[in-house]
Amino acid sequence: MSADDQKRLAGEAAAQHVEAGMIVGLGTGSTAAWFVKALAARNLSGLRCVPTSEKTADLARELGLTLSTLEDTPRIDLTVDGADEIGPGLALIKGGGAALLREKLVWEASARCIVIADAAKVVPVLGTFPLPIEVVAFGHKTTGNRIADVLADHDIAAPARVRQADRGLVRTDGGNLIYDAACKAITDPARLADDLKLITGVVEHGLFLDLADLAIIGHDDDVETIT
Ligand code: ABF
Repeated sequence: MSADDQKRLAGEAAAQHVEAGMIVGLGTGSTAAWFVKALAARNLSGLRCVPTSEKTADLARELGLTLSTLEDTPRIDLTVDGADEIGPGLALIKGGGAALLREKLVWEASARCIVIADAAKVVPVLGTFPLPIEVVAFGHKTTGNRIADVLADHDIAAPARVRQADRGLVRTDGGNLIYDAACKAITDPARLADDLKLITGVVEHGLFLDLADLAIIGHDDDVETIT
């Protein structure tokens, strides 16, 4: 079974947690896309969905789901979203899809959050996946240097590199930039999270701590639930 098959199993299992009439946060990425497709197929009445990216909004609209916004529905019943890494205590690294700010805002507005992933996303220590950090464009190189200083204080000799695409710098839906820090291992995620947020110019980071209530992991023959 491929990783994509595992993502599909996890997304379909998560869709069973949604009830008619719910306000649902829709995550971003290929795993979350499987959830959105499975949710639309359930054809539940009265759903209102808050997307975490324009890409997810387009998919949900195309599938006929009713969209809402955080402004119109500031309290969400359930959010389902993917992740780049799932560590001990359901500590997550997210943001590979450059949607981490809207994702975290939607997660923090949710009564319950379920993270869905293929089996390879579960790791013993966070950090193999480069940590995405969202920064404002103005003075971003200075901010990038200050991020590197904070990482060094955490004994992380990681370069923090601004994310590029073919057309130049990657911009988030909010117009900000993403720096990726190849941390290798993050031994104290909570302290690093706090220190990163103190840097002027850092908008948010991809450490999602104490936010996931449940993880649904796709394996080759079934799904595993981790709480
Ligand atoms: C999104 O899910 C991002 O934060 C994260 O990078 C991505 C995982 O992507 P995929 O599901 O495609 O592996 O929430």
